[in-house]
This record gives sequence, structure tokens and C-alpha cells, in this order.
Amino acid sequence: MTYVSTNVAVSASSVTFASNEYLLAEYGIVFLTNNKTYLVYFEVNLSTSGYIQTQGEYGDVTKPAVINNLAAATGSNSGEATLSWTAPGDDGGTGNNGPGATYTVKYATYSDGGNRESWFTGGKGVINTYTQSWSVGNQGSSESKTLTLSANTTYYFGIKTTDDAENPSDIDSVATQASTASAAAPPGVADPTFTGVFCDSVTFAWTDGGNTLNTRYNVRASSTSGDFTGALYYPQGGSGAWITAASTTAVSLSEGTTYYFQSRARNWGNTVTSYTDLGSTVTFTCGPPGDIIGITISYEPSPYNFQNVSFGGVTQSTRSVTITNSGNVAETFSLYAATNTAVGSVWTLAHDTNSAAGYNRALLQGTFYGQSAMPNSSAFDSGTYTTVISTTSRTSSDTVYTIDAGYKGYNVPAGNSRYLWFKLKPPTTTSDENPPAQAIQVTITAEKS
Ligand SMILES: [Ca+2]
Repeated sequence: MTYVSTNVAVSASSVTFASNEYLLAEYGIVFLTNNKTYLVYFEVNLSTSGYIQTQGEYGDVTKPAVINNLAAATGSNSGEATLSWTAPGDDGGTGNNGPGATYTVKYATYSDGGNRESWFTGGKGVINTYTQSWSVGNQGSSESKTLTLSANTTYYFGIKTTDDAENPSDIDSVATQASTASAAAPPGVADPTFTGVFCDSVTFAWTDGGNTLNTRYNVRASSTSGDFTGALYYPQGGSGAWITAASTTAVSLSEGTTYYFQSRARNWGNTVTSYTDLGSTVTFTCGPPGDIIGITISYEPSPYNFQNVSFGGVTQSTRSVTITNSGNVAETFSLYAATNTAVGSVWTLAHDTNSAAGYNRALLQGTFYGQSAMPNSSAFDSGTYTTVISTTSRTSSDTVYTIDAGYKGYNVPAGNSRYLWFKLKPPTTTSDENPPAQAIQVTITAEKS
């Protein structure tokens, strides 16, 4: 029982109540119900400042002892669990609880995690209060109650006793026990059964067949006319996978093949049903993957800097550009170039038919060669314009961009790399005697060989 003390703040103009009391008559206190809620009646002279304290009397303030032997067992019918414990006293272990005392039983599908009080009040998640009107037996007597919950489920239980003066005990031990399994039934056939048909897998579904939550299912597939005597196919988890979902995906199937599917159920008590035939479907025929054309270009640092070059002079790159075939088929590389000076340029690039540096005309040449072995300068000029990188794209061949048969930019196998080197001749003379730094962009493309 609670001790009641009501403070009333009084000023010359107002009275403030600390709780819901009622103003009635003379100063005084009336206890309407002993050992229960105190209703306090009083009158205050508003001209008087001060405090009036009303005070009740002591009642039952001792809570029942915590139950320390709560146990749970699987019941005999579907979804039943039986709890048992020893009834506590009204005041700790003393005295019998009267007719006004109650039990509170809460349950959840997860444990208290070591924080019983928080668990009991639902601080962690969904906590259910079991609806009942059980009386509290005499102190020390054995209590046993059967609860009806969902089948095939592990529950965690907590219990408190509240005496007739509404003093709740501490939470009792939390027990765990699976409630009794319901009878298992074979799964039903879903409509549609096949929700995903692919070249090498099929996603298929079934219904619970009336089974309860947490029933598990096991499936298999066969290509042998539905009799399941040949090779069997399963989801990723294999033949031993038992799942709670009513859909899964059979994998490692062959394309363009008819497969038959079955599902069976297993209840909490490990009773396994017969298989339900779910029907058949044909996997798609997808063929080989398509050609993938791609290259990666590696050149660090980029861009390459030829440094200062005299008009009429010549220079070579001192490191190669790595071009890698990132596709899945053999590729042939093509090249073209253009002046790319940001502020504009009077420079042009020499064409095949005019492959010499001249007035405002530079000559850029390129060849595939070893990764780190710089080609001989004269080798660039050994063919007839074969190394000129002009503004028109040219495709690599035995002769084009090739000075050594061991390094060619055509028919490059997937995953292989080739290494491109440059030689540059600036214009021999120019109309711009103080030109800005010149930029030339080389574009490399690839096609299936
Ligand atoms: Ca008590």
C-alpha cells in the first residue's frame, strides 16, 4: 500500500494542487477507503500564504516475493504451453494474497537479454500480455496454468504478482519453451507457381497448405518426367535446406530444359509431410554471352610532355602508352589525332598523302613496340607513311603502326596489352613565332578483329 502525502501550495491569490484532490469544506482530511486511494477534502483561505500538508496513514506497502521457480512446458494440444510456479505471499513470503491479488504474465518470441524489467515492460520490442483472470493461490501452493499461443514457436515468459493493495512484485524468472507443434500438412500449390524462369534457375512458390507460422519447407526439382528418380536439383542451400518462406530458387539448372518441382513441409516436432507436386516449367535458352569490346588506356603521368622542341626538329616519347583489351574477344586498334590546343593553334597535322612536317604542319607518328624498349627513331620512317597518325582514323595492320612483327595493334587477344610509342616533328616554319604550348590529342578505338 502506498503512503499518501499531498502538498498544496497556497498563496494569497491561488491554490495549487499537486494532484487531483477536491476542494470541499473545512480543513481536514477524510479517508474514504482505508488502505486504498486517499481522497483528501479541504478548504483554503486564499488570504493566507503557506502550505497545508495532508497526510494519510500507512497501509500495505510490502510487495509479494518474487517468484523464483517459473517453469514452462510444451502443452498437449496445438499451440499450448503450460506454466508452473509456486504462489508467493502477500508481503514477501508472508501471508496469503486475497481475492484482489493478480498475476501478470507476459510473453514474447525473444528472451529478456539479461534485462528482465525492461523486457517485461516492452522496452525492447513486442511484448504480449496474456489475458487471464487467475486468482493467486495461498502462499507456497503450486500453480499451473495452460496458455494457448501459436504453434511451432519458442516463447519466453515473465510473471509478476500484484497484491490486493496493488503492490507489484519484481519480475520472475523467464522460462522458455516451444509450444506444441500443430499437425503438419503438405504444402499447397501456388498460383502462379513459377515467378521467375531463367536460363539456369527457376524461382517457384507454394502455399502453406494450412500449416502454421514457422512451418519449414524443403524442395527439389527433377528433369526426369516428374518421377524424381534421376538427378535432383535444389536451391542454393542444397537438399538439406529447410526454409520458412513459401518460395525459393532452384539453381544450377540447364537451359532449355523441362523441370518438375516439389515441396514438402515439416512442423516443429520434425514431422515431415509427403511432397506436393508443384508442376513443371521450361528454362530459357540464352546462348553464349555477347561480344564485349573495350580497352583501358594507362599512361602515367598523363599527358605526355615532349618538352621544348625546335621548329624543324624531332623528338620521341620516352615511355609507352599501355592499351589493354578489356573485352572478351580479340580486338584491333585504330588511331587518329588532332591538335587540341585550348587557345587555338595554327598547327595542322600531316596526312598520309603529305606525311612530312612543313609550314604550320606537324608530323605525329606512332608504333606499337615493347613496353619499355624505346623504338629506334629511324624505324618510324621505314614504311611508306605507315606510322603517321593523321586526323583520319587508321586501323592497325601488319604494316600500319607496326615496325616489328612481334608488336602489332591488331588481333589483340582479350586481356592482352599493347604498347604505343610516339615520334613528333614540329612544323619546319610557322606563322606564329611565339606559339603557346601545343596540345595534340590521340584517340584510340577498338573493334572486334
Ligand atoms: Ca502486500
